[in-house]
Amino acid sequence: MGARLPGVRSTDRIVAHADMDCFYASCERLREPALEGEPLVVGMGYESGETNGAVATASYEARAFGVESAQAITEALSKLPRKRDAAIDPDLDIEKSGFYRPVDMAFYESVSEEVREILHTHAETVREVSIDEAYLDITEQTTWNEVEEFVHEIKDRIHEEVGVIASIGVAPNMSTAKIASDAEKPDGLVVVHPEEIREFLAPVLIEELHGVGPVTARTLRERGIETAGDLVEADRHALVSEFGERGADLYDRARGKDDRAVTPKGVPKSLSRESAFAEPTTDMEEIETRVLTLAEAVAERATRKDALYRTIGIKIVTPPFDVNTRARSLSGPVDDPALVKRVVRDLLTEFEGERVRKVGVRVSNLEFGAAAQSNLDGWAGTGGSTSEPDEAVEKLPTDKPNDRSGQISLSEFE
Ligand code: TTP
Repeated sequence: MGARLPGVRSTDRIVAHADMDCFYASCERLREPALEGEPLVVGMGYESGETNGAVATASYEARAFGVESAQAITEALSKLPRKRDAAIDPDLDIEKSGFYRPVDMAFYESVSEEVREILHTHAETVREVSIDEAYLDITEQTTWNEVEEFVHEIKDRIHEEVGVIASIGVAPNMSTAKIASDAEKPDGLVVVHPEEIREFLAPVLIEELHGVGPVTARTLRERGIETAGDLVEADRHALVSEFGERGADLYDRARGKDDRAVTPKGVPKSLSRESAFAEPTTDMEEIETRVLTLAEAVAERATRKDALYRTIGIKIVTPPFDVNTRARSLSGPVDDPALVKRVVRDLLTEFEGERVRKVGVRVSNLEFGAAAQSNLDGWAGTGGSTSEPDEAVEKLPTDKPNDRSGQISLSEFE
């Protein structure tokens, strides 16, 4: 997307903020569908004999028992005992117990990458801020009249193709879009039109505002300021003398003023496309046709993005949720749609006779050509570890990388 013309008002921007719901827990449910609808805690330190550790995330069912992120795991276990303990301990109520799973960053990163790819196909300007959060500038892709439908499609694709749920907020700027994505979690979609921004922000508690931590919140409360609406009424000079520049920012953000442009960060590491069959099929002709269509779409996207690829792969999902991936690496990077088709057709032969639920095609090991490079200024690569200071979420140490990566684990309660 080209640079915005000088003098164009920031309210002309359409910014979306996407934030996955209980992300690590949703990832665990992907490979263990039996956990769907169950209270589920992802964290460290709950195995017997361990006492140290904390909750990384809790499913909404587990939150209903009072379990929350960053809580000591011992506290979580006292609120929501482990199902396997409840099954053998007559003092515990099995109905009031839940499932616990360890953190597996490698797996969550792979799911995150699939989500990012979808985001990158819908918006030219994507700013990845963490493993499960990104801003999109969609000004050029849609209009205020159509934005709800536009964002619905992104949500649906993430749900259907990846299997996790994103809450998305849309507003004329980043700070309001972030609040909007949180406003109706889980599975939220909130659009704040430019003329509604003040009304939307008025009841928002100060803690929800960009850059307000517990200390600032306490100070503001002492001054009788509880909501963004109160901040709008506050004296700007007083805020600046108390909090410096941040006070000025607060004053602006509370009235929906935030001129920051969504500067891109994060290049896709791969480009892929997936498609599920209405019913699982063994019809090889049908499967091949679908795979070749996807191959064409992916190769076309790579060409459009001026990307060269060295690895071509397929993904075959057989019921209920067995994910098989096969890939072939080439000796050098190419942009060759015919080759993509030849390779995927060849990789597919191994699955002759299998019942297939879903297929996918992926090109990876990407290199961006000169034309693409010139548009990638500031794309510092992915990884999600360089959040802006004011957006940094204190993540818990994730301990050692989990060695159960990729393994399909059975439910603990058997
Ligand atoms: P968040 O986006 O803060 O929240 P969430 O995914 O738990 O759930 P929701 O947005 O629906 O309320 O965090 C993103 C991921 O970061 C989360 O899935 C786990 C990880 N995380 C930690 O490891 N430790 C923490 O203290 C927090 C807050 C998050």
